[in-house]
Amino acid sequence: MKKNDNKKVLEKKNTDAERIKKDSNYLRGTIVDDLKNEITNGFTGDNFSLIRFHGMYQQDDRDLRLERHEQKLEPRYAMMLRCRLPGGVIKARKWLKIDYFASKYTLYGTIRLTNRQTFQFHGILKKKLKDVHKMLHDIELDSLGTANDVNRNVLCTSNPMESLIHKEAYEWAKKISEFLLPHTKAYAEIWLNQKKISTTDKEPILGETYLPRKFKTTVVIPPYNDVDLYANDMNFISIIKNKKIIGFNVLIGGGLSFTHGNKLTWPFLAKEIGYISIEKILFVAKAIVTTQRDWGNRTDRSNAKTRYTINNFSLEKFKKEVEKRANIIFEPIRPYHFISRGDRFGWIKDINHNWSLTLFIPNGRIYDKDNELLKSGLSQIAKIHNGNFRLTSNQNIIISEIPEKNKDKIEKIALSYGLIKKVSNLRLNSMACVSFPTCPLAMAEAERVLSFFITKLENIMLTYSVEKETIIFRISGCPNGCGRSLLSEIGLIGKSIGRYNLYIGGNRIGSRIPKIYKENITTKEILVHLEYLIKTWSIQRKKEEDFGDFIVRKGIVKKIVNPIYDFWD
Ligand code: SRM
Ligand code: SF4
Repeated sequence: MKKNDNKKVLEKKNTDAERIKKDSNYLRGTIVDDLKNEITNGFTGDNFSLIRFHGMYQQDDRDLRLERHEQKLEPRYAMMLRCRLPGGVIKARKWLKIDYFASKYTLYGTIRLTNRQTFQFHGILKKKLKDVHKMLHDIELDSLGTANDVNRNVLCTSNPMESLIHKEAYEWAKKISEFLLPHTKAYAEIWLNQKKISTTDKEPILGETYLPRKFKTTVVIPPYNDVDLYANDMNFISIIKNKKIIGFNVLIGGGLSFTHGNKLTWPFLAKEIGYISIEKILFVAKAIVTTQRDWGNRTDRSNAKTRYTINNFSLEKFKKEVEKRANIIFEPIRPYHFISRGDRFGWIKDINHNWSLTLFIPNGRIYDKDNELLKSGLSQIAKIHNGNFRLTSNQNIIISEIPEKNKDKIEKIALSYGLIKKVSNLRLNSMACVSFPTCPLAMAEAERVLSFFITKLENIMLTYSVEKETIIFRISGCPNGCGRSLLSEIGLIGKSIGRYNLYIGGNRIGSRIPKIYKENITTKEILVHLEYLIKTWSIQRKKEEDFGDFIVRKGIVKKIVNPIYDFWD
């Protein structure tokens, strides 16, 4: 594909999203007026987009859309709120307030762990929004900058208490999150009734019109790639010497979304630009973010993420600009390698001889239903636990810093509320995005069909005696790819209700994008194809060969080397 003509890009008109940010007076808009407006449960005009910078999305229940339309009612507007929780760590005691809010004040009564180490409430009515922000503020949390064109929740390899290195990496994740946060006082004024201190805030890093598009950051500790770093804009891989982090390999430009049929959009794996010593991390973070801020495309949102900026200018030019802005020279990349992406379920001892327990939460959805009382179980644990809850990038939860004397007690609660269950490796490593009914962009089901697909695949794997193996299986309800299907061994991406594109051939550590195998097929067809592929793998694979590696070795799909060319071929 030809590189974009940057001059042409500059001559084009900026998108309306840019106008909204510019006119917003540092993200204030007229949100305050909308909060007083009782005629609608929604936000109007620019505020619909501006509330996202404050961590909220306006949604309506898509299961109810038609019915409400027929009854000539307004769609059932309610907000989704995404908390900011760098590295996913929260005191267990604070969890109780979150649990209470979900039960009392949300339409669904659930808490949803996301694959970026935080949680979302779905279904908060406009009139309850100030209450949720007050509750978060009371427990020293906020939702600032968890959505829209800013640096999102910063990820860090899970279970920081396992070693001093984890603790250090987690501290960096927190620092980066604070450092790159919007400075506007709009959040405090609007949601926490804090007095207007000035009318013109300064945004020294993000600028008056913030970033051209969303931006994602990770801090990683090899050999675990549980954060799926290759999907992120800016990544710091810890390099360790004498049990301390001495610096980071820096990788930039990852992202997974594309648009069906638009070959100018493609997923991309973050690329190495060099090694930096530890004290340079914030300078480099600022230089990368401001380069993307100034060079990113503001005339076309589908070409605005860091990977497109890199493609529009070249990786070398981007790197040189970062060196100039940070006043550094990148050193050659230091050796590192990854062995897995999954969470390490069960009990692990930490540096202080306490314990942590990693629990599998199907789809990250915390709720009470029939005999699955995950929400009550977690709140029972939170009542007696003085340590932390740690949310993982695989939508699971770690109960950490459990003293030896409480180990049995916590295990008993976890068992009795269904938080510990015998589950196949396939299920443990599966993932789906939220999709229906709350996601306005969903084209096909994801979260609500994941278990169905897993059960079918478990049976297929049992038939061919590979039931103890795992395959990374993920579903996304549309090509935005939130379920990170484009880093799976088998990935489904929604096309329309009941129909998906089937991608195969990613690898276990998440450094290879899978390739399309069949387009726009039904659930029934997917299962027929997967049965054939799993059977072939079970018979013809080399000893311990992973499914994705087998698919590529056998040439069942072409290996994606450069996704800009190979993804659409
Ligand atoms: Fe996402 C938009 C849910 C991780 C790429 N994502 C959305 C929205 C907010 C829909 C919307 O814009 O109205 C979804 C809300 C659904 C709901 O009802 O909750 C949504 N994304 C999610 C979550 C909750 C999926 C999950 O099941 O865990 C994840 C929240 C993460 C967080 O806590 O911040 C989530 N989204 C991702 C990821 C995976 C990741 O970051 O590791 C991706 C792919 C990586 C990437 O960014 O390329 C992802 N989401 C998108 C995109 C495509 C962005 C792009 O580059 O084009 C959109 C649409 C957009 O931004 O325009 C999107
Ligand atoms: Fe919604 Fe699509 Fe993201 Fe799934 S992948 S949560 S359907 S935007």
